[in-house]
Amino acid sequence: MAKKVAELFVEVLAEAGVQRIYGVSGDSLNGITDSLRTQKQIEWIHVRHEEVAAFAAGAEAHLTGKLAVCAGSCGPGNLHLINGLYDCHRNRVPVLAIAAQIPSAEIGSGYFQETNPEHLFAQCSDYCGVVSGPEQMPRVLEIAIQTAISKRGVAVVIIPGTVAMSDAVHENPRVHFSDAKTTVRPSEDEVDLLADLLNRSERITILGGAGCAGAHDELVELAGKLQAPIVHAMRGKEFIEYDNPFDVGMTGLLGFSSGYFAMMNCDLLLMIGTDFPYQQFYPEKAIIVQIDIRGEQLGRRSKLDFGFVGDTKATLQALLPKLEQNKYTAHLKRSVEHYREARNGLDDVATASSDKKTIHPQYVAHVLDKLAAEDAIFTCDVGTPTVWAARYLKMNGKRRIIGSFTHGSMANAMPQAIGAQISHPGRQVIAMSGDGGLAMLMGDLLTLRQHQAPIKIIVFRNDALAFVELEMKAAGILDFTTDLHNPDFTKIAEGAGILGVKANTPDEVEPMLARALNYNGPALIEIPVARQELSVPPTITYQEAKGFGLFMLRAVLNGRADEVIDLAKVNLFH
Ligand SMILES: Cc1cc2nc3c(=O)[nH]c(=O)nc-3n(C[C@H](O)[C@H](O)[C@H](O)COP(=O)(O)OP(=O)(O)OC[C@H]3O[C@@H](n4cnc5c(N)ncnc54)[C@H](O)[C@@H]3O)c2cc1C
Ligand SMILES: Cc1ncc(C[n+]2csc(CCOP(=O)(O)OP(=O)(O)O)c2C)c(N)n1
Repeated sequence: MAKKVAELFVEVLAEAGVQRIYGVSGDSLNGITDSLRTQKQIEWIHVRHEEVAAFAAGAEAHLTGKLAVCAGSCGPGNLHLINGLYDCHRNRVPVLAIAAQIPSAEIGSGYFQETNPEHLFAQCSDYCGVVSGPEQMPRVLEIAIQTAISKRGVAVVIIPGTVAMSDAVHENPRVHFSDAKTTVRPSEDEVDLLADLLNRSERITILGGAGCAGAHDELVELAGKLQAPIVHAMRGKEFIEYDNPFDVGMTGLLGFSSGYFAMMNCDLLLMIGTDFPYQQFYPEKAIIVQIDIRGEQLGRRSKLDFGFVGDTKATLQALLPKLEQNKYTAHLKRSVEHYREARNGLDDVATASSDKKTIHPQYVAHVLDKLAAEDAIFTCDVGTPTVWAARYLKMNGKRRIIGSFTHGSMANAMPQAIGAQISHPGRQVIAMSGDGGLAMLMGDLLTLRQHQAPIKIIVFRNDALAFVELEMKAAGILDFTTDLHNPDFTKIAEGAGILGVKANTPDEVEPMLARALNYNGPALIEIPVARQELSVPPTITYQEAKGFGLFMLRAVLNGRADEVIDLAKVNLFH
C-alpha cells in the first residue's frame, strides 16, 4: 500500500526529534493521529482545550530549547491554539503548530468550520505554510521546522484532512535537521570600541535579560571588572540572579527600588540580551549601550548610543580580556547596599500575620520557596502570582521559572506546568495560579489525571481579579467588575480525581504546602490570601492620580499602602 501524506508527516516530525504532540483530535486531523497510532516515538498528549496545548508546547520548548509541537483540528480547533501560540511566539521558543484544514475541495465556499488559517496565524508565527497537495510534502513541513528552530519562534503548517489522507508523492524525509551553534559576535573593531567605552566610564549599570542564558560566569566576571551592579529583567531572573554578588534585583513596577535606582543613577547603562519593555524605567541622561543577538532589537525600548549585534557569551568572551579593572567602587557598593535594604523590606511583609487569620500571599510564596525542590520548575499566572514569583522565588541555576511574561495572558500557569511536567517527568513542577487564571482554563485539571502528571497547583484565592484591582486603584478609579464568587477549588480538584487540600490559617500554610508537595501525584492546594486593600486619598483628582499612578502602583505592590499616602502627601500636596 502506498504511504499516506500523514505517515510521511509523522516521519518528518520523528526525524526532527519530536517526542510528543499536544492537542485535541478531530476529523481533519484523523490522518495524522492515525499515523501516530502505528509508531512508537511520538506520543499524543490529549488536552481539553487547544490553548492549553499551545501553552504546554511553549513550556516544553522553553525548558528544552528544542522543537515542541501542538495541533488543532480545522476551524475552531486550531483557532483555539492562537492565544497560546502568541505567547510562544513572543517568548521566542521553537514551536510547530499543526493546523488541520477543511477538505481542499470546499476551501473558499464558506463551508462548515471554514476559517482562513493563513491570515489567522500570520501575526503569531514566523512561517505559515499550506500543504495544498501531496507533492508539497515533506518540503513545506521541513521549511516550517527549520524556521521554528533557527528563528526560535512559531511555525504553522496548514494541511487539509483530505491532503493528509492522500497518497504521498515523495517517499521519505529529505532534511536532517541540525542544531546549528553559530558564533555571532561583533567585529574586532566593534569589540575595541565597546571596551574603550566601558574603560572610560565609572558608574556603569548592567541590565541583563533572558539573552544572558548560558553566560552566567562571563556576566559575573564582567560585573566584577566594571564594578557594575546587575539589574535583571523578569525573563532573565532564572539565568542571572543566583550566585551573583552583583545582582541588585529587578526594575519595573514589580521590581525593587534598588533595581530602579541602579538604572537611574548610572552614567552608562549596558543592556545585554534584554528587551525590558517599559520605557519609563530607562535613564534619560546616561549613555545607553546594547548587545543583542538580533539586530532588530537594538534601540527598540530606549534611546541608543551604541548598539552591538552578538551572542552574550561569545561577545563577553571577546570583550573581557580588553577591559581594565574599574577603580570606582562606590556606585556598586551603594547599589548592593540599597538592594539589601529593599530585600529586607520585602522579606518583612512575607511573614505569618500576627492576627493568626490573614494569610499574606507574600508569606505563601516565601514558604513555597523554602519547601520547593532544588530543581523545581515554577510557572506563575499573569496577575499577582507573577509579582510573588518575581520577588520571593530564589533561583539557583537549576530551578526554572516560566510565565506569560511578554504576551501577558492570564491562565498560563497550569497549562505551562502540563508541558513542563510531561516533558520532565522526574522534576517537581509547581503552578502558582490565580483564582481567576485557574478558572479560565480549569477544564484541563482533567488532563493531570488522564496523564498522571504530578503537578502541584497552588491557588492564590483572593476572590478577585486582584491585579486589575491594583491597576484601578493606582489609576484612582473604584474597583468594579473584579469580584470573583469562587467555588471550593479543593472539591473541584477531588471531582477531577486529584488531591485537593486547603490552608485556612497562616499556621496551616507550611504543613499543607508540604503535604501537597510531598504527595505522589497531582495535587491542588487552595490558600485564601489577603486581597490587597488600599484607599486612595479622597482629595486626589483623577488627573492627579493618573499622573501619579506609577508610583502608587509600586507602593501598593510593595505591600505598603501607607507609603502611597505618604507619597501622595509629599508629591501631590506640596
Ligand atoms: C503582570 C506583569 C508584570 C510585569 N512587570 C515586570 C517588571 O516590573 N519588570 C520586569 O523586568 N518585567 C516585568 N514583566 C515582564 C516583561 O513584560 C518582559 O517580559 C520582561 O521584562 C522581558 O525580560 P527579558 O528582557 O529578560 O526577556 P526578553 O523580552 O525575552 O528579551 C530577551 C532579549 O535577549 C535577546 N537574546 C536572546 N538570545 C540572546 C543571546 N544568546 N545573546 C544576546 N541576546 C540574546 C533577544 O533577542 C531579546 O531581545 C511583567 C510581566 C507581567 C505579566
Ligand atoms: C486572557 C486575559 N484576559 C484578561 C487579562 C487582564 N488581566 C490581567 S491580570 C488579571 C487578573 C488575574 O486574576 P487572577 O488570576 O485571579 O490573579 P490575581 O491578580 O487576582 O492574583 C486580568 C483580568 C489578561 N491579562 N489576559
